[in-house]
Amino acid sequence: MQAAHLTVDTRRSFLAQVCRLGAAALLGSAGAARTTFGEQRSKERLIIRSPRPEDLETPPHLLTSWITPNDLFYVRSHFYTPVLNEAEWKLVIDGNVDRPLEITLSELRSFPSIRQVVTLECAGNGRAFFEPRVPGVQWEKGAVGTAEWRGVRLRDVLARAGAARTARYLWLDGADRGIDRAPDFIRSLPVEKALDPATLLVYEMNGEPLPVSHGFPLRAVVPGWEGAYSVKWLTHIRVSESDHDGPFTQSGYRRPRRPVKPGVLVAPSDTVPVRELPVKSLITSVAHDANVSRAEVRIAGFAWVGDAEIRRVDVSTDNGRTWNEARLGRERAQYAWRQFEYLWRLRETGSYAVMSRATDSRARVQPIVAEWNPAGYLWNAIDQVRLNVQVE
Ligand SMILES: Nc1nc2c(c(=O)[nH]1)N[C@H]1C(S)=C(S)[C@@H](COP(=O)(O)O)O[C@H]1N2
Ligand SMILES: [Mo]
Repeated sequence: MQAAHLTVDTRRSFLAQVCRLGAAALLGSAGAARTTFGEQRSKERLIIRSPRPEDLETPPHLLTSWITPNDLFYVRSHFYTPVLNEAEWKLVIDGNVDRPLEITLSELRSFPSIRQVVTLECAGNGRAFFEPRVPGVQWEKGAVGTAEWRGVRLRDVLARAGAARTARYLWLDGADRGIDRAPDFIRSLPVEKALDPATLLVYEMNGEPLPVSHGFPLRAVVPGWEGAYSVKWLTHIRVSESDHDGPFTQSGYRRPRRPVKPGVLVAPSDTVPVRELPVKSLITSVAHDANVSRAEVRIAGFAWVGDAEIRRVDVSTDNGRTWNEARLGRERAQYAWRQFEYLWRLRETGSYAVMSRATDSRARVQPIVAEWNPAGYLWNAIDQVRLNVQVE
C-alpha cells in the first residue's frame, strides 16, 4: 500500500520535473524570464517591482489565508533566476569541517524530514514609506508570506560533515551569479542559528517541489530572521571561523547601531547586521481607500515577530483615538504569523483611518513612526488603511 503511494508520488514529481525543465529551456533560449509557463501565469496577480531579476510583491488584500499559496507568494531575487537540473545538482559542504561533503537531493531526503510553517519577510518590506526616500526596491506592504516548508534540519546535515569547534559562520551560496560585475550573493549565518533545530534546508513548499522562483531544488529557511538569510538555489555551504567579507554581509543587510537622524550617512563601523524581524501587523481584509456600506466590516489581517509570540493586536477605527482588542486566529506555529480579526459595526458615514497595532510576548509594541535607516530595512510602523463609510 505504502509502496504504491510512493510510486505515484515519484511519478508525479518526475512529470512535474520534466515539464518544468522543458518550459524553462524554451524560455531560456527565448531570453524571457526564466520561470516555467505555469509559474509565470500563476504569479500574474502580483505587483511587478522588477520583471528580471524577478521581484514580485503580493497585494495585501490577496493574503486571505494563514498559508500563502505558492502562486501568491512574493519573490525577491537579486539576480537572474538560475534553472537547475535536479539530476546534476548537488550541495557542497566544506571549509572548517572534518569530512567535506557533496550531497545529492535523494541523499538529503534520507535525513529525517521536517515540516514547518514559517513566515518569510524581506528586510526591505515597507521601504517605500521611509521619508526621506531611500534607494532600493520600493516594496510597500506585501513582501511577506507564510508557507509550510518541508526539508531537513541544517544541523543534521552539518553533523555528517562534522563542523569544527572553531566554526563560527556558515557562508551560504546559491547558484545565481552577479549581473555584470556585481558580486555573488553570499550570506553569512552565525553557527548558533545554523544549529537551531528550526533552521532548515527545504525542498518542498506547500506540498510541491520548491518552485524555481523560490529556490528549486533546495533553499535555506532561517525562521524569524529577515528573508535574505533564506538563501535560494543553494549549492555551497562553507563553514568558516570568520564572517564573510562580501558586500551582502559587510555593507548590505546592516542598520545603524542606534537610531539616526533621517537622511544622514552612517559609517559601516556604526552598523549591526539585520537579523530578527520586529513586531508588525498588516490589515488584509479591506483594500486601502475602499468604500464600505455594510452594517459590519471585518478588519482582519496578520501579525508576526521574529523571536517571540504575538500577544495581542489592537484595532482603531477612529484615527487612532481609541483601540479595540482583536481576536487572534487559532492557527499558530512558532515562526508563523497569527491571524487577527475585529468586527467593526459602522455607525456614522465618513472617512476613517483604520489601524492595527501588534504587541508581542516581550511587551514590544509596533511604533507610530518606523525607525529610519539608510537602506530602508524593517519598516514596522502601525498599519493603516483608509475606509470610506456610507451608512444607509
Ligand atoms: N540565492 C539567492 N537567495 C536569496 C535571494 C537571492 O537574491 N539569491 N534573495 C533573498 C531575499 S532578499 C529574500 S527576502 C528571500 C525571498 O524569498 P522568496 O523569493 O522565496 O520570497 O530570498 C532570499 N534568498
Ligand atoms: Mo529580502
